[in-house]
Formats: sequence, C-alpha cells, structure tokens
Amino acid sequence: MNASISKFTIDDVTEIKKHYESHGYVVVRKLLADSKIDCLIEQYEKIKLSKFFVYYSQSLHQPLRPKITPEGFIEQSIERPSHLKFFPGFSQAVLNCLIDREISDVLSILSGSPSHSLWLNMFFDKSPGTVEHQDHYYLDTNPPGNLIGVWYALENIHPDSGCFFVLPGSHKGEVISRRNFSSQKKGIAALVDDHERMRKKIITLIREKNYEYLALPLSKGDVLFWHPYTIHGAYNNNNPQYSRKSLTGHFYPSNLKKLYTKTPLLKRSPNPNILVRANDLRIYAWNIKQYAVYFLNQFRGQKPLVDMRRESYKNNSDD
Ligand SMILES: O=C(O)CCC(=O)C(=O)O
Ligand SMILES: [Fe+2]
Repeated sequence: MNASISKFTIDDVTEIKKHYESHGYVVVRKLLADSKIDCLIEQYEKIKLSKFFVYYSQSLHQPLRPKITPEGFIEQSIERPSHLKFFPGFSQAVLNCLIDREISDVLSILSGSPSHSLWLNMFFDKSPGTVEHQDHYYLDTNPPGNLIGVWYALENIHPDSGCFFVLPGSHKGEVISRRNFSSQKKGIAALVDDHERMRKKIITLIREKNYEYLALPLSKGDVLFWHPYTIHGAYNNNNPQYSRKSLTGHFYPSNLKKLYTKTPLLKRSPNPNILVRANDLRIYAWNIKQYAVYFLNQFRGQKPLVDMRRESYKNNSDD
C-alpha cells in the first residue's frame, strides 16, 4: 500500500516547490523544534483534565467535553484550538507552533507570497479516522487553489495510530465543488445537505482514477504541506495504545480573499509574515457560544452536524 516518503530539508528550496507542484504535497523533515512541541503537549495534558474544558469538535462539528480513552487520549479532535481563550496556556502554545518562522518560510517557497493568513486550525490526539476529501470544498481562496494545508507531527507517528494520508497527484484531477449549499447558513451548517454527495463523489473519483493512498507515519517535528485539491484524510486507529498527536493549520497568501465567506479583520502575529484574526471580542463570544450550545445539547440532544469519521460510513475504500 505504501510507497516511500520523500522528506526534504528547508534548504531544498527548488525541490520543495517542485515536489509540491507535481505531487500535491511535500514533507519537510524536523521543521518544528521539540521545545515548542513539548510545551504544547504539557499544556494539553493540563487542560484535558479540567472540569471546565468544553471545545468545538472538528470530527463531529459540535461542542463537547473531552471523552478520554482508557489509554488517556481524547477521542474527538479539537477545531480552532488557537481560539480557546479561556485556556491561554494551551491556545498560545498552539499558536506558537502554528506560526513558527520555518513554517512561514516554507509557505513562502510554495506560494511566492511573503505573507500568509491563518484560517482554520485543528488538534488531534487519537485519530478520529477522517473521510477522504479535498479542502477546497470547505475552505479555499478566491481565485481558488491557493490555500495551503499544513500538518505538524507532534510525536513519532506509529503506522497503527490511524495515519494521515494523501493521494499523490490527485490535485491535478477533478475538483469536487459545493452544490446546493445554503447561502443563508454559515460555515459547516451550510454544507449539511450537500456533504454526503461530495463524500461519495470523492470515493468514486478515487476508484475511477486509481489514485494510491500514501500513509504518513512521520517523525516528531516533521511537517507536511498539501494543496487544497489534493485528496486526503486519515485512517482509523488500529491499536488503542497509539495516539496520533498532531496539529493542522490552513493558510492562504495574505493578498488573496477567502472563497465562500467574508475575509475577517486580520492583525500581525508575533511572526510578522503571518496574519491572524484581529477581533478578540468575537473570539471570546465564539467561546461562550460553545458553552451555551453544549449545555443546551444536554437537554435537547444533538446529532453531529457533519460527521467526519470514516467509521460512520460504509463505503470507504481503503480500510
Ligand atoms: O488529521 C485529520 O484527521 C484530518 C485533518 C484534515 O483533513 C485537515 O486538516 O484538512
Ligand atoms: Fe482536510
């Protein structure tokens, strides 16, 4: 199933760009310093046990309290961990990794732009097993195709942990776009009625084109960059002993606008080459909303808005 993984170092400027353009992804070895990762994991181990910790889940798209496996891992991934303002130690440590100078250097190699804006970010402990998709469907730039996904390995990733995978070359094939989405609703809510069509189309596309899956059991500090048209996802966990601690960030050249949604007010981050959301009040309000919705859901019950877990669907091709 698995071809070998080419890894580059930051000095391989031409090769990094060439590999990204021809395969739709590139891995840079040991890009993120252990000290930054260790600080993040230390903060994470603290908040995980906090009685007040409620987060918005990326895998289920709803606010949750952490459900911890017997081995000690949170099951559902965290969306926007850098926005968890009530847990500043953790959210700052996340941001510190996301906006690392070496990361922005590689982003500039890939896009040619000196400055990038951070859009979405996610934190994974146990792999939730993510369905195959192209990020373009959820978020991209206008004109499309300029978003860059970044995946940061926060530990040595075991092949049985439920690896992140890419389908090399798939960025050059068909792009599955939104259809029948609700322009009245925002974010993922707009996609509820269309998501299943997209998921099935992607599976059909993979079968028709015979794209191969490349699992990425990367080492701590390795960082993967991928194109918004590259099909990717993650396998289910095969051995509950192994977590798959990782971060992802989605960036776009700061001179471009967001597709599908208004570009928010941005400010310079501690890395002058990366911009982040400016309006802190809105971020606080978003946090408070998560608590309100979480408590409301205790009474009314709520199914996942859009379920990203491959185990929830039968048709997945490569498990
Ligand atoms: O790590 C995963 O399971 C999926 C993450 C992903 O698809 C993304 O960040 O775009
Ligand atoms: Fe993705």
